[in-house]
Amino acid sequence: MSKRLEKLRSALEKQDVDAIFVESEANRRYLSGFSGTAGALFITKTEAYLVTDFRYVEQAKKQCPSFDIVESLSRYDSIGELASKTGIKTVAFEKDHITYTQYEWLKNHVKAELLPVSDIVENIRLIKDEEEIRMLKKAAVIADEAFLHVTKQIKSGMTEREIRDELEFFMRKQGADGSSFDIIVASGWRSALPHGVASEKKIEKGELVTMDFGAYYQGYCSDITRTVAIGEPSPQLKEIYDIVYDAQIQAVNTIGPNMTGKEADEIARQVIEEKGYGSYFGHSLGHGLGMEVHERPRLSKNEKTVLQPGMVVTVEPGIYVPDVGGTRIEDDIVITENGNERLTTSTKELIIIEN
Ligand SMILES: [Mn+2]
Repeated sequence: MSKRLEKLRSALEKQDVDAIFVESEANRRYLSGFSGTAGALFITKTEAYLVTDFRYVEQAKKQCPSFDIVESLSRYDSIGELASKTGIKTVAFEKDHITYTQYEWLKNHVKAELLPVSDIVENIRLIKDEEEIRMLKKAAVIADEAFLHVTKQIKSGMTEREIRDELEFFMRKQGADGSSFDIIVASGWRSALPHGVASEKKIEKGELVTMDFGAYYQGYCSDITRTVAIGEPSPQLKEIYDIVYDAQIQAVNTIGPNMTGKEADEIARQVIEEKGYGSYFGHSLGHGLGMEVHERPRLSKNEKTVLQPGMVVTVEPGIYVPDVGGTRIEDDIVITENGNERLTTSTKELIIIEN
C-alpha cells in the first residue's frame, strides 16, 4: 500500500496539486486496502486519512495501517476540516466518479481550490503488482474449477438459469465473494447474443452453449468464456467454433509487450475476416481486468495504449450468426517480459456433452 501511495503522490506532484479526495470504491480499496462500502480518502503529500462512519471504524483500523482513521457522521464536514487543518491550497477530485451533488458538498465544505482530475489512480492500476497478480490468479482458478464442475452438471432439458446457479454457487463455495458480473449463459439461437444473460430457455441437443462468467475474489475479478456443444453440432456451428478457436489461440500465442491494443485486436480479427465471418465479430478482442471487470487498456481498433509487463487483459474473440448460433472463447492473460502468461487455463478443445 505504501508503494501505491508513493506512486500517487508523485502523480499529484506532476499535476501540481496538494491533495486528492477519493471516494470511488475500487480506487479507495486499491490505495487503502479498505473493503467497506462507505468512506472517503483524503491524501496529502505527507498524510493519508480515511474518513468513515461508526460501522466501519474497527474494520478500517485493521485493513488500513498506512492511514489515519477518522470516524465521522458527515464525511464532507470532516474532509473540510482536514483540508483546513493541513493547510492545503488545492484538492484534486475524481471527476469521472463523483456526482454533481457530491461536487456541491465538496465545494461547500472544502476551503481550497478544487481541481477535477481523470485516471490518476487508474493509470497506476494499469500495471498490476505481485500481490494483485496473486489475487487475479486465484480468481481465475476459481472460474476454471467452476467450468470443470459445470461441464459435469449440464444436461439437455436444463434451463440456462439452472446452469448459472450451479456456476454461482460453486464459485462461492470455492471462496469467491460472488460473481464478478451477471453470468451469461446463452444456448442455441441465444448463443448469437453476445451478452445473453441466463434465461428460462431449456438447453437442447445440437445446440452450442456459451457461458461467460467470473469470480470476484478479495477485490479482484476473473472473466472467462467457454462454449460447449450438447450432442454433435451442425457442420456450420462446428466451423464457427473452429475459427474462433484458431483466432483465440493465435492471439494468445502472439500478444506481448510493446504491441498496441489495436495491434493485438488485429491478430484475431484477421483470422476471422479471412474465413469470411468478419462482420459477425462486432465487438473488440478484449479489455483490461483487475479490481473492475472492465478496465483499461482495451484490445480494440482504437486503442493506442502500448501493452506492458504487468497489464492484465482478456482475449475473447467471438462469432455470432443470427438464427444460427455463436461461439466465444475467452481467457485472462498477464503481459510478461517475453509474451504473456495465461491466468485461466481451462481446455479450449470443443467439449461435446452427450446427455
Ligand atoms: Mn470479458
